This record gives sequence, C-alpha cells and structure tokens, in this order.
Amino acid sequence: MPQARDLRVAVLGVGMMGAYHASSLTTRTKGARISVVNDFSADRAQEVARGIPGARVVADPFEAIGADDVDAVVIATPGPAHEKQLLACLERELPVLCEKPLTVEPSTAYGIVTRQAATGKELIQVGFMRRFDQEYVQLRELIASGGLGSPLMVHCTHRNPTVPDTATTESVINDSAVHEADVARFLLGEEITAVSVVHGRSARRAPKALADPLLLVFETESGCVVTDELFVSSGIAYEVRTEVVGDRGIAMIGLDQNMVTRTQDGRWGGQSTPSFVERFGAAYNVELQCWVDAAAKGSIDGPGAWDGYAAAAVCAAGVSAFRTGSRVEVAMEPRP
Ligand code: ISE
Repeated sequence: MPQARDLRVAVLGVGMMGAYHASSLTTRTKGARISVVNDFSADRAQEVARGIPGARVVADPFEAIGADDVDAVVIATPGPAHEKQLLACLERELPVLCEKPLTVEPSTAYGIVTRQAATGKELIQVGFMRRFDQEYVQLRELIASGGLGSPLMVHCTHRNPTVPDTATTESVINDSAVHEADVARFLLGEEITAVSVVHGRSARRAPKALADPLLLVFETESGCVVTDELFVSSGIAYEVRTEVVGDRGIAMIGLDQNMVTRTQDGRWGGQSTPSFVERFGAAYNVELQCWVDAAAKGSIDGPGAWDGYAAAAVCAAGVSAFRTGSRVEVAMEPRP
C-alpha cells in the first residue's frame, strides 16, 4: 500500500533489470513507490506502468529526472545512456541506483566521480548486487576475520547458458567480468593493478566475435591472483562460483546448495539456476531496500561511484589485454 511519505522514484529503462526493480519497488520494498516510468520504447513503458498504481509514463528521461514528483532515480537504461542521465541527477542532487556499468569508459566514470565529489555527498549507488548476496557477505567476513589466513588466490567461475548473437569479447568483459572486478575488490579490500587474458578455442555455439570461454587473470596490490573463467554460451545453466585460497584455509561459495534436493526416477539432485534473476533475486531485493532506506536520507548504502569507476578501469585494462595479448596495468586516477 503506497504511503504519502514514500520516496517517489523514477525508473529509467524497464527492460529485464529495470522491470525487475520496478516490480520490487512496487511489491517487495518498503518506503518507496514509483511515480514515473521511462523507456526508449513508449509501448514498453506503458505496459510496465499499467501494473504500477499511481505511476505515469514520461517519454524524455531528462524530463523524468527533473519532475517535481521524483525524489530518487533508478537508472537501468543501456550503459551508453548513463553518463548524461547521471550528470542530470547530480545536478538535482538526487540519490540514484545505477545499474552497472556506471558509464562505459573509465574517463567518463571518473568524470562522474569528480562531479559527485563536488556535491560533497554520496548520491550514486552502483548495482553490484553480489555485494548483497549472503554467501558473498559471509565469505568477505571470513576473509576479514583472518579465518582463511592470508588470501593467495581467488578462483571465479561465471557461466551463462546463452548470450545474444551480438555479444563480443569486449562486451562480455564490460558486462560480465565487471562483476568479478567488483567482487575481487569487495572480498579482498584492495585494488586490482594488472590484467591478463588467455583463451583457447571457443565453443561451437559461441557468437563469432566472442572468445568463449575466456580466462582473465587479475593481480592485486598485495600480490593476490584472481582467475575469472567467463563462459557465457555454456548451454548449461547460470553458474557463479567463487573459491578463495588462503594460506590457512580454503572456502567456496555458489554451489547452489540452498535448495531442496530430491531423489526420483533414478536421479538425485537439485535445480540449477537458469539466470541471474533466480540466482541473485534475494540479493537484488536486499540491495534495493538498502538503497531506498539510504536514499530517503539523501545518501547510499552500498558500492558507490568510485567502485563503478574502479571496475570500469579494470575492464578497460581487460579489453586492452585481450586485444594486445599482453599483461596490462590498470590505470587509475587518484580518489578525490
Ligand atoms: C548480465 O548483464 C549481468 O549483469 C549478470 O549478472 C551477468 O551474470 C551476465 O553475464 C551479464 O550479461
């Protein structure tokens, strides 16, 4: 039931992720309601707005950001649209939840970091939802408590069953590996300093412009090595695993064990998750509630613009490492 004092949110972009957030804000999250829906497809915006009591469609995203009945903004438009939309939100000092990537290029992401710094506030939260997943939270606490000793290696597996035919190696580094760039920083609490990329032959079903699977290797400030297997046309399931190897212990998450297993018809087992919505649904909900609660106080509660910038810088090094076949150092500007 919407309340008079609810945070009034504009959702920009209601494709798969934006529509999921719109549904969460309407049915699962407390303290917020959607006042404005925007999408580059007017039909799509109408379709989503029809299911949201009190929401209206605004065709121009900048008009939506400037509307009197908007206190905060969820940006789930395609990455290339983010920079201008974020700058407009910063102009109005509106709290934002921005789906990754913060912006496509590290230089424009850094522009957002410095522009936000000029407001003296933390207004932009980036949608790195894995930071709200209970398994990642526990793994981070375990590392921070010293329970594994000193982390030496982190092995990440990131598999999607399918990917659009238009996917390229570059787009998958920016779109998928960006999560491991953030997860490595989140778990280890340090920056990534260099990236290398290795690949062999690709799966037959992989789109032509995509090396799949692909192995990224990140090096961190303290000398930890992070491997990231990306296999986004696996044809199997959505699998995201992370194993941390320390000098006093090893821990692994992402085994899909938090579910019913059954024995029937000569088989034993559980279900694999088909996509990121099923695997990270709970994390998305926690992420959104944390953001709503913080946005109501004019702030954020989660990864910020700096994290979005750092991940973009790692991905840019990854793209360059893939193209050149060399180890590439991550170029990062100073934190303002
Ligand atoms: C997608 O954009 C996501 O963000 C998912 O979390 C990721 O697993 C997938 O590979 C991306 O394409």
